[in-house]
Amino acid sequence: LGMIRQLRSDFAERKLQLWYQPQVDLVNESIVGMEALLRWPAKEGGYISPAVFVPLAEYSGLIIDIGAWVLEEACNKLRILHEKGYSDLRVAVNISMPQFRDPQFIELVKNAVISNKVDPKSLELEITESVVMDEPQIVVDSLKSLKAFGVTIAIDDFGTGFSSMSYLQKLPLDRLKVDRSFVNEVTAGKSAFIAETIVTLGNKLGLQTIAEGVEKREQASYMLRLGCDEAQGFLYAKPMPFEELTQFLDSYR
Ligand code: G
Ligand code: G
Ligand code: NA
Ligand code: MN
Repeated sequence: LGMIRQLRSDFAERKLQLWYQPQVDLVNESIVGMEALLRWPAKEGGYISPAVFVPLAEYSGLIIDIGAWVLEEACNKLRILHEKGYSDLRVAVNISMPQFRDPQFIELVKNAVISNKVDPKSLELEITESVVMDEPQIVVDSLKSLKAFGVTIAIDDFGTGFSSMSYLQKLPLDRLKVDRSFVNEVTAGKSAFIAETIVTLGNKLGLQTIAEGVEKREQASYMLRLGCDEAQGFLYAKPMPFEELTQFLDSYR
């Protein structure tokens, strides 16, 4: 409970940060976008992992307000990048289940896009398979409505959730993110077959695919050979604050 209280007051004092990890086209390694990732500075220095505090934010309901801020902040920074001339970049934002239950959610996404004057297709919503399984109808309806508005939709950590795969038919998806556990060992053993199957499935369904957690050049070339479109990982760049991202983009090739 102490941690939730601390999170609430730090969020109210605008201490949460949004960092960005670049995503590249596997064919020419040009930067196509970035994933927005929350960072919570710890009093002792360093950061508390979102893997720790996002579940607390979900449990406490704080994720509604934090998630709204993330959407607004990501679109605002995307607008700044577009004005700097990076006009084709997109930004991906992670969405939690409780956000779909918020009656304001659809309006809030639209407002973030409209008020920051970004093209809806340059905003991508990332959802996990667990979100899809939890409460399908509200998610299906919300995503259909947001897809009609023009935003794009990605399934995060694909292959790790409890999945019936029937949602691949029901949801208006644009992209599968191949979980980094498969990408990490893609040059050896079963992971390679799983990664290949996910990429093939994506291709056959007309979806884009992106490899997560690419750390080694061999992983990138293997995923490219499988027909994967894009990649994200430490090989290219770690998540970084916005100021660093602009410098990174300016110096990238
Ligand atoms: O950045 P890192 O890899 O430590 O993130 C760990 C987890 O936290 C990831 O699974 C990511 O999806 C989640 N996460 C990071 N930022 C956000 C966010 O803004 N909203 C939600 N719902 N989850 C996030
Ligand atoms: O769960 P999700 O896929 O949203 O989480 C993204 C997380 O993966 C981020 O917290 C980021 O720090 C982490 N990440 C990104 N690239 C790499 C990588 O190349 N290797 C590892 N181990 N983690 C990564
Ligand atoms: Na994600
Ligand atoms: Mn992921």
